Amino acid sequence: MRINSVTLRRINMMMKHPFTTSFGTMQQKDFLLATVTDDDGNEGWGESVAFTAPWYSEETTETTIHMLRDFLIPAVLGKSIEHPDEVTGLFGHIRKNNMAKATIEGAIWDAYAKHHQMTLAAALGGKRERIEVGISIGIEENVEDLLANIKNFIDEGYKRIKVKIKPGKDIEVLKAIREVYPDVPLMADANSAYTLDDVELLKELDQFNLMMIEQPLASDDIIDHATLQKQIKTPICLDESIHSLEDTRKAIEIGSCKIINVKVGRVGGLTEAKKIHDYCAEKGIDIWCGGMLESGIGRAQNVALTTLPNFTLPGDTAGSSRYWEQDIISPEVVAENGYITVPTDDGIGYSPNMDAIERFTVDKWVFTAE
Ligand code: OSB
Ligand code: MG
Repeated sequence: MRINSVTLRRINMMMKHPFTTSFGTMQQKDFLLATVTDDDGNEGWGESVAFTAPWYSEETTETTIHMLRDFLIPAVLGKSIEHPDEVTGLFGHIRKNNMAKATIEGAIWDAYAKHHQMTLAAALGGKRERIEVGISIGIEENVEDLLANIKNFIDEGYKRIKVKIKPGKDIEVLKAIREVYPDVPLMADANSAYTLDDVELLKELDQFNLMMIEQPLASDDIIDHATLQKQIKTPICLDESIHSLEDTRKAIEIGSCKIINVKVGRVGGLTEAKKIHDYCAEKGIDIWCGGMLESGIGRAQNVALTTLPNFTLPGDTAGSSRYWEQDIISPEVVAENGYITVPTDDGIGYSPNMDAIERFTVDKWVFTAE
């Protein structure tokens, strides 16, 4: 398979509802789509999950444009590969910038699956025909609004509820949820809002029987998380701290977490995500697929990845309608009673909706091999 061209589009989409984490609120998605074409005319699609501002990780929409245009696209253009696992090698001389790398790597995986007339899920080795999904709910001004939100999503059938927490919006909020829903599978995501000074407070969260607490401490830490895990019963799940299989191995070896949130963009692509999956399967560590408020392209990749057997816990991949008035794929991703049916068409299995994509495109670059 030879990479003949890459098209990069900057997309602007308004989310249906604002989403608030411990860092702030966002409602506008400003991101990239990459399209690669191979010598047989197959088209593969990838999405960059970096945000406009570097609050979740150091990457931004602008840094991913720079990395793709100046380093990553030149590294793949005109190259012939047998398998997408080789893309990591082509990027061997480029450090980090995982979200930028995953954009092009994901597009190549899609093209590869189409080239071999198989689904992306099958190309990755996944077997599930449907995947179980949960919902991630942002911080709300008042508990009544949050409870109303939770009720809607439970009524829709989502398999577990994740709420964002931060200092001042934690114990009270979780207590209020547990009063109404004593048994619902519940977890909390702090996006690094605490430090070891908060151990006493974090211990109190044990009473809520949470499935896990996600990334309570610093985004670049694995040491303090190990210290914390020894003092709390609630399993720790790492998100921001995990960028690779190596990070995963180290975090597990020193006991920083019992669960891993796998995000394709954060770990640099589907190949690395699959390696983390395989390692955790061997070690008996539960994993689930995280989300970055993706459009349909990134969402479709998450669906495909989640078909691997060790995605033992419901992920954050909700249906398109949770985020968008109109998504950019056809059909949209639909979650029904907490399940998404894995599409059976080749590649990501959903077609890019070109009308919608053109409408949301604010910038576009085309790169062609000689
Ligand atoms: O920490 O998992 C996170 C959204 C944006 C950035 C980080 C996170 C999230 C979510 C929502 O929790 C996941 C989703 O619904 O896509
Ligand atoms: Mg998280």
